[in-house]
Amino acid sequence: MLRLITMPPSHFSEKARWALDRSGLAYVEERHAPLFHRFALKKVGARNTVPALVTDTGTLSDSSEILRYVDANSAFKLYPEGNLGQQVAGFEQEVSGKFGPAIPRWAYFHIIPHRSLYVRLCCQGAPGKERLAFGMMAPIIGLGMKKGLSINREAAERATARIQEYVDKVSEMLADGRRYLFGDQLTAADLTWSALAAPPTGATGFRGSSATEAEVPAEMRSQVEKWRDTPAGQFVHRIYREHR
Ligand SMILES: N[C@@H](CCC(=O)N[C@@H](CS)C(=O)NCC(=O)O)C(=O)O
Repeated sequence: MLRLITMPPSHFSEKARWALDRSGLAYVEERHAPLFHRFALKKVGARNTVPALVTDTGTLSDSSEILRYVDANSAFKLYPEGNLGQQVAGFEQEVSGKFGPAIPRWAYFHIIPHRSLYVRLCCQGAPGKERLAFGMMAPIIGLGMKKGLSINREAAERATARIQEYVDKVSEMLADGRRYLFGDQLTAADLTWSALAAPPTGATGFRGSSATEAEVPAEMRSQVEKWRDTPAGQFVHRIYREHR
């Protein structure tokens, strides 16, 4: 049985989970609270970030590798042949490398000061012992995360600008009325954009931990509403409705 190691709020974990859910491959998800994810990853020989997928033939430590695994081992095909496939993979790498890391910098800046929300989002679905320990150590872990991810007002503003840049870029791609980012069916590009952009566009089908609209701090909520109402945001909501 495949084992998917994740963290509750992680959008990269959602990307892998979405592909596995659609593939029909049998797997179990093991969610770990931040900090504790490091021990779980170490145990299975993965690198430092979630998601990781433990397979019969080894551990995959990157969401793109997990999508390739799904493509190769199931009927759920995410990478077209030839030039289109190269464009899809290029877009996936760009969005994962440049847009993906902006999301936690933006989100944690707004969420960490709201302790009970922060604890719930980090711990939903994690083992009881981790939830207990995280709850007790939340202020220290929060400081560690702020330091580790360089979370401060300035970095959050840079992350916000980066999110805006990609929302604009994807909206421009969609301006010609296309239904998918590349070609005429769902690919790794659509799935990657939609999973990674789910938190800042408020996609309700996101299967990681998420907050209700009322719980989201005001400044963050108005940003989410603005991004949700763009063509790129509406695209995320449609792809979730039709393909998640
Ligand atoms: N390139 C990696 C990036 C994964 C990533 O950044 N994961 C974040 C969670 S969304 C993480 O594990 N952060 C915790 C850490 O760095 O310790 C992938 O695509 O899987």
